[in-house]
Amino acid sequence: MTDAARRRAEALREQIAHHNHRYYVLDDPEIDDFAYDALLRELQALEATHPELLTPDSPTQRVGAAPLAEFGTVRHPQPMLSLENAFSDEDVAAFDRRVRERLGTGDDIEYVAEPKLDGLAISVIYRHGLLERAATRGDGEQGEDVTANIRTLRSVPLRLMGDAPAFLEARGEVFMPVAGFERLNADQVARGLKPFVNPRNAAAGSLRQLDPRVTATRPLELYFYALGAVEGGTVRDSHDAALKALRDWGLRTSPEARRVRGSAGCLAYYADLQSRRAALAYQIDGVVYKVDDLASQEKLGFVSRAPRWAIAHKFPAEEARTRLRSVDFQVGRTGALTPVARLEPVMVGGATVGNATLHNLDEIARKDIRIGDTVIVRRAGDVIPEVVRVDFERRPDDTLPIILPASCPVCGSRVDRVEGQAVARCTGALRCQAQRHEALRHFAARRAMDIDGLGDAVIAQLIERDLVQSPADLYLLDWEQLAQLERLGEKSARNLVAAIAASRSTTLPRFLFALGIPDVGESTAAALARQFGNLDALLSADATRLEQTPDVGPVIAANVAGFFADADNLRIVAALRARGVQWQEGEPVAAVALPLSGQTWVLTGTLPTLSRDEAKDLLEARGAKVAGSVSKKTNCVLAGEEAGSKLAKAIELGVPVIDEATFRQQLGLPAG
Ligand code: D41
Repeated sequence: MTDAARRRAEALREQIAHHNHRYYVLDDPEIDDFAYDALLRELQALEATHPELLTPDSPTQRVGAAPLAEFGTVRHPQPMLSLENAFSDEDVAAFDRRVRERLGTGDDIEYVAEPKLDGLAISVIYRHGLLERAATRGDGEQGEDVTANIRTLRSVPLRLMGDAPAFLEARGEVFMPVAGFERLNADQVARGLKPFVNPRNAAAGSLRQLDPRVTATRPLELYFYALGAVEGGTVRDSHDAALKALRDWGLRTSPEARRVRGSAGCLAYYADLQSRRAALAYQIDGVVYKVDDLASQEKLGFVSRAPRWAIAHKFPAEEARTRLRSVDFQVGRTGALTPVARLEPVMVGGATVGNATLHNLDEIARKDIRIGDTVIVRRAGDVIPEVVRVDFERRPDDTLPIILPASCPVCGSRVDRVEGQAVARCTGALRCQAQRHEALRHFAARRAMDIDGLGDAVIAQLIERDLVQSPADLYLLDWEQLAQLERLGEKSARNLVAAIAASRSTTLPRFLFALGIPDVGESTAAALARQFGNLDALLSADATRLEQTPDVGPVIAANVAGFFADADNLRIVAALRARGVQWQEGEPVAAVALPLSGQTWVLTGTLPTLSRDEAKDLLEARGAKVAGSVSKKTNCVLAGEEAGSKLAKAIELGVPVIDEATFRQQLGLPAG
């Protein structure tokens, strides 16, 4: 009996894999959905009664894995390269010329051209024909392990066909076709969730689900476009042959990939695809050209992580003409007021656009934009659409100026615009609900305090009910309070409290980033944490000390100093610590990181080009102290015209004296 069952299960698995391939890879099904489901159900029933028959590559096991707590990080067997961009025919001609020069040939080069899918690059590893691991591109060296999610894509075989190599790494792009994207968004809206901005974001969000059951419901697709590391198989001699090999193993490649000749062939392909762009089932943002011959690819090699043998030829941004109905000002995390154009809805590059950014007041003035104007809006890739210019020939007589409100449209606080700056800011800080919302969202973000479950809907209600005045108040919430919120059951409320509690143990860089100090991103937060080692050292640092941090200039230094000089901010920081937020404190980096640290310098006289303050800043940024008088302890005197008693004293004491030219040389600055 078990023998018969085993044979039947094997036969079913083979049939299902075959029909999957016909349907998802070849797009040419032999049986209807009903017959396919019958096969799948029969196999499920067999495996249920004979669990010993279950295999990891069984088509019933696509959604096998339990939800993850977080994605693991994995290193790619070979770095995943990035692509250089071309924006014009000339760029493509120049690329082709460089290729021919490096290969030392005047002949036309054979290229493979294919659409550049607007999705996410992925690496999938098959060992002995079985899907072993899938990872996002990440930084090219390391990505996130998304195996459980990739397994849910029906177009990705769990077992390869034919004579697959012992080890195969295939690279491709995961994307969401437009129709699936629209269905998903309709569903999101129906469930009271935020729709995705575009198919690319929807694909990224779907792939980054910790629960593969969610990913399984998302219409994701994958086209493979290259081989990565391969062991134990025949070597292919062209990209075209590699694509064919991928297809022979049952992996889907773009049906649009073609061999073309020379830059003329590339441009003809580009024009053809551009004309068919809107009719494609998925979004593309250009065309990729790759030198077909693999020996030539090897000869060409790569520069700084991008191959010399491939280039992405981007489609131009798409533009449309429409009328500017009105302008609203949106308040961001740091209070910045961003003018948003409310437009008569118009189709731009396959999407309806009703809102576009006007950037800031200077841009509005520069472009002379008025309400009632006919404007040109541009949409490029997945960036927010923008108003690029006014069609002045169509300017009516009754346009109105765009005026910065004197008070914040959200909280009514005074709006400040610093002289000479483009940005106007609401002065309400966290009293402003818009700023508070954005501050909380930023605080909870994955790369900040990483509070899972604190989404926009919850934040909005916490603010509306005045349960949270600042991020520190999150740590006072209990689950009963949260369970009162709409659409938050007891279970989610308990989970959220647990997530907030778990965020208490963090790191200093994350904490600093989470505070949302203007212009302090992740890397600056990390640099500050390294430089000062602990929070108290940072809190007591003035702008000059802050500027000694690598990559911290006067603007950021002033922002940080200003942030920690504010009594409200200090109260919040104190409350966060009092409520249990903690991290490992360390020692500041060794002072040797600064070439002049520990030295005392004296300035005297008038320098030819540097002002006294500039020279002082340069010295202090390198760790030197600048003193007012010369002593035995002075390391060096920087002297200019009309230097008086300080110069005399230095000579008397034998302290080195240098002029500006030498100073510039020593510091590696350009000559004045
Ligand atoms: O469709 C794409 N987005 C695409 C991306 C493609 N068709 N081909 C690609 N080829 C490469 C090389 C030449 C490096 C193998 C790529 C990418 N790379 C790529 N995607 C993201 C970063 C690089």
